[in-house]
Amino acid sequence: MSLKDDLEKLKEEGLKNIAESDEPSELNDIRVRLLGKKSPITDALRQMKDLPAEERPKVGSFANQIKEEIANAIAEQQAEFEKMMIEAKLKSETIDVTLPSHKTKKTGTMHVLHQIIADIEELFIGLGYQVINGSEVEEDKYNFEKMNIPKDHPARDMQDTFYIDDELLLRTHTSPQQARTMEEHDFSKGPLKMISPGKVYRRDTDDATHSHQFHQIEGLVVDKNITMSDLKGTLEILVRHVFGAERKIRFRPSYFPFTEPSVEVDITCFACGGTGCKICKGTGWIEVLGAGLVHPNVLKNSGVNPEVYSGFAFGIGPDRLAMLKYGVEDIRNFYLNDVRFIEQFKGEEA
Ligand code: FA5
Repeated sequence: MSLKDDLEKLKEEGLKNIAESDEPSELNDIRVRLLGKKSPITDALRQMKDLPAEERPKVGSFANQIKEEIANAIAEQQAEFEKMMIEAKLKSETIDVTLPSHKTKKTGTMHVLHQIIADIEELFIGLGYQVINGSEVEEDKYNFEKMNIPKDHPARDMQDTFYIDDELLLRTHTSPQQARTMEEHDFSKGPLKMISPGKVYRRDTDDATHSHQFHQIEGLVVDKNITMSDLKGTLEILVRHVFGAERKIRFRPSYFPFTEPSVEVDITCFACGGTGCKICKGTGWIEVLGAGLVHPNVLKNSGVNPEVYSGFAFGIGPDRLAMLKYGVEDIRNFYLNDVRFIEQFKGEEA
């Protein structure tokens, strides 16, 4: 075999070894073996001196060409290894931004009472009502007098409160918003339809069903020809929304100084469906709110002519609604801020 054939064979074997190498260290060994000082190519070049003079340049350039081809193949393979390494690294360090995060902090939830209030607000907004927030510090005039409860009226005993001075107090109900919104409303532009949720206060002794601080949602509609059937239809929608479509309601005569006639509204018990159980104390009915037609004196006190206009009003206690709906046995649980209690209502938001 000639030197040229030897070199050709070396090249073929070398290129095959390079292509088959699995890792950079193996490739480096091949490089040293094929291109280093003791490589067969270097050896072959040394043997050139024994060739005839005219052969030498040809074989020399052929040997250099082979050296170059092998060096290029090594460089390409080296680049391939580097590319593979970068790809593997990127793959192992990939961050999937769509994965849920590790929860390090506890997230809060809307308080169950505010969930109930928000739900009722949404219902009434859908029925075309405005939502009006009143002030918890109220004037005696609005809390009592304009509500047809003059000073020294016995009905004041039912709603004793915390006084700031003789004329300023913490409101005992959301009803003062009736007078305030009637005074503001421009009846030439249409009927008044509003609900007013908020916190109220009474000098009640705290027990399982009474708190000195609780919530109410006032409802008021004033227009021409408003009757008890408007009130009944509206409350039916409300009760069925909160307690389920199969609930029935009944009106019982009652007394409030600011409505005439006045009613207490009962619903058929959601636990037994009306047959009688522990929750409804065997009656099949549960009391949920007070309501009535706005007393002519209240209309007058707020600058509305009772000869032309009439209205209905209702007052709901969302604390009691929440107790009934979720079987909460003690109203004070709503105000203790015990996270174990509050967390039970997580995810109830609409
Ligand atoms: C009133 O406060 C009337 N203003 C409601 C009203 C408005 C009637 C408009 C007619 C027309 P009453 O005192 O019954 O009524 O209270 C209404 C609701 O508030 C009760 O049904 C009850 O759910 C809730 N409530 C009353 N006192 C407390 C209390 N101490 N703790 C928790 N909830 C209470």
